Amino acid sequence: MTVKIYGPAASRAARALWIAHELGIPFEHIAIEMKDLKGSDYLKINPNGKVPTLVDGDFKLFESMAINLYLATKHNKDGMMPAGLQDQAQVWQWSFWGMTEVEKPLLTVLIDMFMTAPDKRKPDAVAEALKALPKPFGVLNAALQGRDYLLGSTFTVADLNLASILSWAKPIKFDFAPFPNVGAWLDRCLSRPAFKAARATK
Ligand SMILES: N[C@@H](CCC(=O)N[C@@H](CS)C(=O)NCC(=O)O)C(=O)O
Repeated sequence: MTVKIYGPAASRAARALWIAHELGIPFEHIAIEMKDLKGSDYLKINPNGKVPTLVDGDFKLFESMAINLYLATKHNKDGMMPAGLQDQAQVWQWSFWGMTEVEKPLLTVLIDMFMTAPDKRKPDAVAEALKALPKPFGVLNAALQGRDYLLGSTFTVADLNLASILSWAKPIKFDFAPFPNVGAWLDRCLSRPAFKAARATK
């Protein structure tokens, strides 16, 4: 059955589009506009009025990371979701870690730089966000020492989920020189054809 992915590519829906391309599953992309997210029809699908949402038959799912973990588990391909429980736990770990330790500061900078009128910008909040990033990036840099991907030599949904968050470091031109393993890993992940295909969507 064809799943439906709601949300424009220039939103967190990009993550779900990326994994759908990686897995090679048939999907329908509904690039609902942000202005329509609070309409009653969409709220029946996602009561938060946010994107992304996945609809798989009668099953509806929100939260981008949950959507990707679900799709990777259901349509596993090329070890996207590793087999062992402890490897899977690491996938959860990096997905939750990305959301809780990295997403907010990166988004604060991105929004201020590209989506905020010059007179509304908050340099103090941006400075604080930029100050918060070296600590988690140091952790990630150490975890990637001597390996191409988070779990070793295979690209998994852990890499996809975390790289989808760190992709926001590109437009803000974050300097990864102090974190060379992170910079190289991010480039490796973002050079994948499936990422580019998701990005090319509207
Ligand atoms: N934690 C949620 C966040 C969802 C979210 O905030 N999506 C944004 C777009 S990237 C949105 O729908 N914003 C509209 C709004 O907040 O009204 C997820 O990862 O799916």
